[in-house]
Amino acid sequence: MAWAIDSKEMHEIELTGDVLAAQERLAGEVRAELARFGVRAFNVMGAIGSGKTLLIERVIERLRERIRIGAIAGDVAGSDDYERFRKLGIPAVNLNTETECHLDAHLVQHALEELPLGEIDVLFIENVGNLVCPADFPLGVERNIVVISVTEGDDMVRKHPKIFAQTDLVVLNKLDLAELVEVEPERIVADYNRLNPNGTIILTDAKHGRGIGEFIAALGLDSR
Ligand SMILES: Nc1nc2c(ncn2[C@@H]2O[C@H](COP(=O)(O)OP(=O)(O)OP(=O)(O)O)[C@@H](O)[C@H]2O)c(=O)[nH]1
Ligand SMILES: [Mg+2]
Ligand SMILES: [Zn+2]
Ligand SMILES: [Zn+2]
Repeated sequence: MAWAIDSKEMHEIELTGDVLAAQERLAGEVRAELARFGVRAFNVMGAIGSGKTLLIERVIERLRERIRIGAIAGDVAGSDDYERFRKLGIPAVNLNTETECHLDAHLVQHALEELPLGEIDVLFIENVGNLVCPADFPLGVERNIVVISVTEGDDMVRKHPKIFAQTDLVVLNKLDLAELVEVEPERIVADYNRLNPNGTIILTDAKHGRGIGEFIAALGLDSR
């Protein structure tokens, strides 16, 4: 079964036994590799165009003087997000999934080979924009995050219960557009709190830099 394709080469990996168990094993290998270098990694999932890259860019802008940040840009094709990260002067890797709509731990292993892990404290892994299958692929990170925005409508949590139920940090972005699109952020917050009472949902307007401090604090990164 071909399930892992990276940008440089196509290769097939034989998965024996339970596929999920195999994914967990690979995620464990990623976790161990990150631990070896003391890298704290975050898997940023979320809807297409919800503001994942801009949110990460805002965090980088605030923290790069004090924290060495790296990024993996996961996209089906192209290098747009990768180039945005590189513009901020941080080490980054472009990870094109081509036929897949999610990252998996094996792809992340290849990306890690390209990064100077000894020079990175915090690694943002931007997943492919999608609220469905990224939820099924553990990456071996410290924390999973889901980013949605008001412009996708007020029903995102109700339509994608799995990913929100299993993710305890959610960002609701584009607060500046809420009135324009006639979406009440409170409804989305209420849906999430009902589904995941122990989770945290943070409201941001990444465009104008609002809520970024709260997001940084929720990640457990210094936000002075
Ligand atoms: N008004 C407004 N626009 C935003 C905000 N956050 C992001 N955008 C804009 O929304 C568009 C998509 O933002 P990105 O950061 O590229 O979104 P993304 O989730 O990384 O998109 P993909 O990687 O393609 O899934 C860009 O034009 C951003 O400038 C926000 O809080 N308010
Ligand atoms: Mg992006
Ligand atoms: Zn997928
Ligand atoms: Zn490989």
